[in-house]
Amino acid sequence: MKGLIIKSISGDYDCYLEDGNIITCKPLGIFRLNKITPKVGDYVIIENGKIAKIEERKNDFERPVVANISKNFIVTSVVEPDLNLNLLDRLISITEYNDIEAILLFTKMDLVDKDSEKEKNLNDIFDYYKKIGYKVYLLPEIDKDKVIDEIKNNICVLSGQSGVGKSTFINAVTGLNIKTDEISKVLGRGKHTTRHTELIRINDGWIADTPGFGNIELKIDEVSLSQSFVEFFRCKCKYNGCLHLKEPGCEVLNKLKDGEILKSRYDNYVQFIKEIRDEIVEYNKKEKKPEVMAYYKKMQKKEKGRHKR
Ligand SMILES: Nc1nc2c(ncn2[C@@H]2O[C@H](COP(=O)(O)OP(=O)(O)O)[C@@H](O)[C@H]2O)c(=O)[nH]1
Ligand SMILES: [Mg+2]
Ligand SMILES: [Zn+2]
Repeated sequence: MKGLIIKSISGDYDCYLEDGNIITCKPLGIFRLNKITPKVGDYVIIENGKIAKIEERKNDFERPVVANISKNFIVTSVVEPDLNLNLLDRLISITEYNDIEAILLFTKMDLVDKDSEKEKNLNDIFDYYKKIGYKVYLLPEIDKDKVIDEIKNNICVLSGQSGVGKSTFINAVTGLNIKTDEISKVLGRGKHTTRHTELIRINDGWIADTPGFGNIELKIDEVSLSQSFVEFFRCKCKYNGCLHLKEPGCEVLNKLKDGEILKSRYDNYVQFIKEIRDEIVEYNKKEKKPEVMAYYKKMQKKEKGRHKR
């Protein structure tokens, strides 16, 4: 029998079967021996009521912990909490790096005055992200149906800061009643109300709400980072492997000067590069835990390989 894991709670997995039924099963003991843990989003083969095989994963996301994601809806509120383009660009990079489609949802548009300066500035930002190739949808109402259409036949996740309206969106679409955060609590102490990850069926597809978070570490090498800024990657700089910092003949810097590249995008990029470099300095001081060191070793190797090409 084939199934899709839609929920996992302390070693029990809810599997959605092809006939639409859901059964709860445990994996065979062999998985634990091989240190393999099934996760939400895994396509599995079930034999005698146990998970016997996990199909190869298309991708393996960390935040949220869901496999085989095809679309990441990155949720950003335009007010309360304030528009956070740094987190947005960070999440876009991580999503691109994992070969997942990033779709941008901007929430709380109902709280922005029509024809205000604020609305105009927001529209300029939306237009920029559209121009570089991202789908931009506005919530709560304007593009709700388009988002629902996007979910069809896909495994999707909602990601973004606490309080931006992820649970609210799912509730509005499903009629479910996932607990939502009161904004005062969110801004105060960062209380998270969505605790486990679960795929919810919408329009013949799947979507996962995720626990909110404040920030997220970029576990990317700098070359991959530069490639994950899609509009920078398309620029024809003088030097191969240009990181768009101070290099002569850098088209990104030229476009920035001409106002063709959004300044916040570029500033966030430079900040991320700095973050990655600081991490590597830490790594070189060998103060990091062994697993972190192994991770950066792998990264550096990968980077060297890229430079050879
Ligand atoms: N006005 C308005 N409020 C919203 C919108 N989306 C969410 N909220 C409110 O923002 C708060 C946080 O929403 P929640 O869904 O818990 O955010 P989450 O942490 O991302 O799941 C709640 O009080 C919601 O009622 C929206 O589009 N417009
Ligand atoms: Mg929530
Ligand atoms: Zn460049």
